[in-house]
Amino acid sequence: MSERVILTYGTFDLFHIGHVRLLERARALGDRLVVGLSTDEFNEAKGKKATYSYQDREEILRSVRFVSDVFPERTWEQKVQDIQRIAADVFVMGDDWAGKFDDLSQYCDVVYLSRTPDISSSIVRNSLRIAAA
Ligand code: C2G
Repeated sequence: MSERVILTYGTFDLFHIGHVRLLERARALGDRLVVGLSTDEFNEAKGKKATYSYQDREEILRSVRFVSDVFPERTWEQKVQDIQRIAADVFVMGDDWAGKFDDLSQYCDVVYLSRTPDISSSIVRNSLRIAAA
């Protein structure tokens, strides 16, 4: 019985409970969870500027027990190649992306998980600013 491989993507900046709960639930769908981590350059394309560098965000993700591997996400278009390269069985994203990746269902299962309310990297960033003020 081959391992069921789960694939997800994200910036995972200022790592918080919403990320933990997404990764935990994604991992529970199979045997291995692999994360495509947005590079700093790709974040610019996404209109995001992460507080933590790619290197730090990768090290943090690799420390998470639910995560088996991390690779760079550099473009919007690489997902099909990634699914085929790692033989992903399931593609998972939070439901703020619901419907956006349904085209991938020709390659693997596509699952959208509910977002954790009242937390985001921007909330964390802003609360740090207020605390520092
Ligand atoms: N997330 C969540 N609950 C939150 C915040 C985030 O479940 N309160 C989920 C998001 O839905 C996403 C994952 O955690 O599935 C990572 O969130 P981000 O780093 O914000 O990911 P994003 O910038 O949306 O990148 O190609 C896809 C993109 O790289 C997705």
